Amino acid sequence: MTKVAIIGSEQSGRTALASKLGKKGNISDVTMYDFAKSGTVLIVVDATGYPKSIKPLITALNLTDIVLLCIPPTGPDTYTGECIVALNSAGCRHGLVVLTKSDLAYQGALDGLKKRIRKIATGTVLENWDQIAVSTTTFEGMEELKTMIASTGEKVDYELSQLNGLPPRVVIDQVFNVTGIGCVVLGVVKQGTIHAKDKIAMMPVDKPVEIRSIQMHDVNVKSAAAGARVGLALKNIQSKDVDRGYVISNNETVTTDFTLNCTLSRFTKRVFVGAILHIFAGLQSAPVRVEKIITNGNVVDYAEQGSECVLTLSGSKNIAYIESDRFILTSLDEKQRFVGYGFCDLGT
Ligand SMILES: Nc1nc2c(ncn2[C@@H]2O[C@H](COP(=O)(O)OP(=O)(O)OP(=O)(O)O)[C@@H](O)[C@H]2O)c(=O)[nH]1
Ligand SMILES: [Mg+2]
Repeated sequence: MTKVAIIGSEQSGRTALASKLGKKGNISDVTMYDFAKSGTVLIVVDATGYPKSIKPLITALNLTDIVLLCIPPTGPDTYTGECIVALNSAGCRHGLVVLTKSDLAYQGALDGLKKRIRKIATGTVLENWDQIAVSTTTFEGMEELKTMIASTGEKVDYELSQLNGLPPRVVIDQVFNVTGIGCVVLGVVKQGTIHAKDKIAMMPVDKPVEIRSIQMHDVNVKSAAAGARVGLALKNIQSKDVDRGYVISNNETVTTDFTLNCTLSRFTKRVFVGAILHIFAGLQSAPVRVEKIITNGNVVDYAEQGSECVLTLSGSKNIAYIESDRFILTSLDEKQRFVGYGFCDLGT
């Protein structure tokens, strides 16, 4: 199962590309497309609601393992820049730069664009991503793109297989009530392996649940490993008690306040004590206030862009997380909304 996010600026050809890679399925502020043939399953998430909101972008990145960053012949713009900062903040390692609508550009212009993007990507997670020109009208590059996705998928599958032995965690992105079955959730197994009849907890609300049954791509299965997109029928909980972003897991830490070891983006503004940020942990998000900043062991009033600092943040919404979770820091009032990322030191 290969899961791909399609991101980029407005009118960058994202939806056209998604629709050529799979069949349209579920729609919320992201749109899912899927494709299944002889054992291979491709799931494509179009971050439809971006750039209006950054939530769909973060959702798409969390539900997938490979990113396609779409850049049209008009070249990178402010939102392309924001997407790159987002990819850095989210630590997305696998992806491709897709030069869309290639039928509208001359070869010379495409070569120039490729060089420009290489320059912009220097020092970011995109630095070593391949670039490929595609057109959804002439189909130029489409087969090559699929081959590149498949070979990246193999690397990802190997990495995910290393996570199968960890304690199970499923991040939920959709919840509904099915008559006669009850609460059904859709999500992704982020680590570990889940089995039908597993007794586990719904976090951060800390309610015991039982996995009644597991479906993968509409087929009932007994278990699902890291990386699987699953549908789960749950016992002991009602759909109204589950929200997007909830995590099915034992061993979560749940708090409203956080102390994070942070790395701020070079492309953000200074962060001051008293500022209101929006943090994301997986698909959960919450507004928080910056209470204290420490840089190089000193308590300071603000942290510079590009710096490392320890931020003490206070909020009012419970968030479930584990030590390896990366918190994404954003500031919704700024033009470039991604501030940086941080990890919680749980002292273990
Ligand atoms: N010539 C040509 N036009 C394309 C191609 N791909 C997309 N387009 C056109 O470009 C426009 C934008 O394409 P979309 O796929 O809707 O782009 P998007 O990024 O999803 O756009 P928004 O979601 O509206 O921001 C549409 O008019 C498409 O028909 C292509 O490969 N070649
Ligand atoms: Mg679109």
